[in-house]
Amino acid sequence: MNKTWESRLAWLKALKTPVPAELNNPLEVADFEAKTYLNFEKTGRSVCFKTYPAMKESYAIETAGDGYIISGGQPGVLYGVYALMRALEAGEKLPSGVQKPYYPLRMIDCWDNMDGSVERGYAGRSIWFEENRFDYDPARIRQLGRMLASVGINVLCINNVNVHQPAQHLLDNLLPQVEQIAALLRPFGVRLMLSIDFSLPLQNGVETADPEDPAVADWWKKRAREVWGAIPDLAGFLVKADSEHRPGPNAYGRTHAQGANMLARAIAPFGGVLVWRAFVYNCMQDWRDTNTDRPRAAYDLYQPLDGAFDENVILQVKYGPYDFQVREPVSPLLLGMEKTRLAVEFQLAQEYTGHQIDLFAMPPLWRDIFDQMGKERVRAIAAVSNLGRDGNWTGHPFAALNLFAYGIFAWKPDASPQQVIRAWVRNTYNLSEQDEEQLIDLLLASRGVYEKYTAPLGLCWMVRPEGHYGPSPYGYEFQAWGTYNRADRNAVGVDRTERGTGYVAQYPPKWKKLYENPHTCPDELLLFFHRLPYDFVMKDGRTLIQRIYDDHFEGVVAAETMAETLKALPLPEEDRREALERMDLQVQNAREWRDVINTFFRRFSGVDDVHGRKIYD
Ligand code: GCV
Repeated sequence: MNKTWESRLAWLKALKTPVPAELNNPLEVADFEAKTYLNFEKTGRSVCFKTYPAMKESYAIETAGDGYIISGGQPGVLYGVYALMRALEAGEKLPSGVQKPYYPLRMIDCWDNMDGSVERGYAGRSIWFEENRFDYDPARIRQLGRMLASVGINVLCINNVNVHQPAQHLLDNLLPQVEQIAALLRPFGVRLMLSIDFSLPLQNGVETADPEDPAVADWWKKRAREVWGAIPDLAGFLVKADSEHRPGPNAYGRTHAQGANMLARAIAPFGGVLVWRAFVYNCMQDWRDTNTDRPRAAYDLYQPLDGAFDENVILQVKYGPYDFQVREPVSPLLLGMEKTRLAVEFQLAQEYTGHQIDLFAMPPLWRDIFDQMGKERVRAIAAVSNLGRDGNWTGHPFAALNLFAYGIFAWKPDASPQQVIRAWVRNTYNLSEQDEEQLIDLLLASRGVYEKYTAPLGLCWMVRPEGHYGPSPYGYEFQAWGTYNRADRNAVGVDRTERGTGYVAQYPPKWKKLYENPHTCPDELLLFFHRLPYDFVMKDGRTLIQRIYDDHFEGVVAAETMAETLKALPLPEEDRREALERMDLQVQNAREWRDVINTFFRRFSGVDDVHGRKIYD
C-alpha cells in the first residue's frame, strides 16, 4: 500500500484533515468540512445550514453578514459546502439560486477485479481488492467519498463489468463486506452499485439463465431481497451481456429487453435501477467480410427495441459507436431511442487516450458529444473510473482533472471546458495568473495534440492491440474485432455512406446530410465516414496524405512544446516530478507514432512530404 496518499487529495488540497470515521451522514460531514476548511482558510466566516429534506440533492448558498447560509436536502447541503469551497478556491462567484444536478444518476464504474488488477487501469492496483478478497484502507475510502462528493458524484460501481471469480459472490457470501463499503461511503451521499453476471442462476443450481423461465426470475427476486435487505440504498445492478463473450439473453433466443426487464422487475420493489450496457457487437468478425460494420451494431440491435424496456432500466451507451476512441461521432443510438431511458458512458481511464502517461484533458471531447447529442437526450451519465492505489489516485496528477470535470459536467452539461479546467487548476495549485493560464492552455489543447500524433481525421484503431498504447497501423487490420482502416496504395478508410455500409443512415437527417458528403463532413471525422484517395483535396486545399503527414509532424512539435511549458511551471515537487517523468514518455510516444504512421502511409502512397521532412523508409 502506498503510504503517501493520505496527504494527497487530488484537488481541494486545502482539506488537510482526514474526515473522521464517526461522522454518519452528509450533514455531519458538511458541518465538519465547513468548519475545518474555514479554519484552515482563517476567513473567520461561519456557515450555517438549513435543511429541507424535499430538496434532496439540491442546495442554495447565500451570504449573510459575515458568513454563509447553505440550504438543501441530504446530501444537498454537503454538495453546497463543496461548491462553496470550490468557488472560494477558484475565486469564482458563488452559484446563485437553487442548484440541482442535471442528471439524477451520476455514476463511476470501476473495472476492478478481485485479484487486485484493474482492467484498463493506469493508476496502480485496485483500491478495493487484492488476492481475491477485499483489501482496502477505510480512511482512503472515506477520502474517495470526499472526492466524489466534492464534485457531486452519487453512485459508484465497485467491480468490473466483466465479472470474474470470485466477484460472483459479491451477491452472497461477500455481501457483508460490500455492506461495509456502502457504510463508508454513505455519509458522502455515494451509493453503491454492483456489476452482475447474467448467468448467475446457472452457477447456483438453476438449470438455465433464460430470462423467460420463471425459476430464473424467482431466483433473481430472492437474491434481490437478500441484497437489498443488507444494503437498502444499493443503487442497482450494472450488466454487460452478450458482449465480448459475456453471457446474455441471446443464448436463449431472448431479446435484450427481455433480459433486462426480468432483472429490472426483480429489483424494482427496492427502488433499484438496472443499468444495461449497449456495447454489443460481433467480436468474432472475419476481416474479409466488408458488409458487417461494427459501428452499426448497437443501433441495429437496440433501436427496434425502443419502448420495450421497463421504467427502471437504463441503457448505457458509449459516446461513440466504436469504443472510447480519441474522436468518434456521437453514437446514433443516443439520438434514436426516444422512448428509452439512456445513459451516456464516458471513459476517464485513458485506455485509448494515453494511459494516463500522455496528457488528455477530456472536457473538450465531452463538449463535442453534448453539442452533437443535446444534453436532454440522456437521463443519466456514467464514466469508467481512472482511479487506483497510486498516491495521487490517477497516476498522472493531471488525470485527476478528468474525474473532477466529469462531476461538474454531470451537474452542468453546458459547462465550458475552459471554465472547468480553470476551476480544477485553482482548486489544485497555487499558481500565478500567468502560470495558471499556461497550465490551462496546455490542458485545453492536450486532446488535440494527442489526436494529431495518433489518430488523424477520425481514423481509429491504429493502436497496438496488446494494451492500446503506441502505434500499430496493422495491429487490428486482420483481427476479429471489426476495426479496419483498409488502407491500400490508393485510398484509406471505410465508406460508411449509403454507397458503402450505410452506417450514416442511422443518423437523423441533419447529421446524415452533414456527414455523408466528404466536402461538408467535419475534417476531424472525414475518415470515419469516408474512404478517400490520398490525393483527395481537403477544405483548406491540402491533400489528404499531406494533412496526415502534417498532423503527425505538428503533433510531435506540440508535444515537445508542452514539455517545455511544463518544465517551467512551478508545481509542487511531487506533482512536478510525476508530470515531467510522464511528459518525457509522451514525447517519445509522439515521435514513435509520427514515424510509424507517416512511414506506413508513405510506403502505401509513394507520396513524399511536400516540406521535405524526414519520413523513414
Ligand atoms: C471491460 C473495451 C475494453 C475492454 C472493456 C470493454 C467494455 O473492449 O478494451 O477492456 O471491458 O471495452 O467496455 O466492456
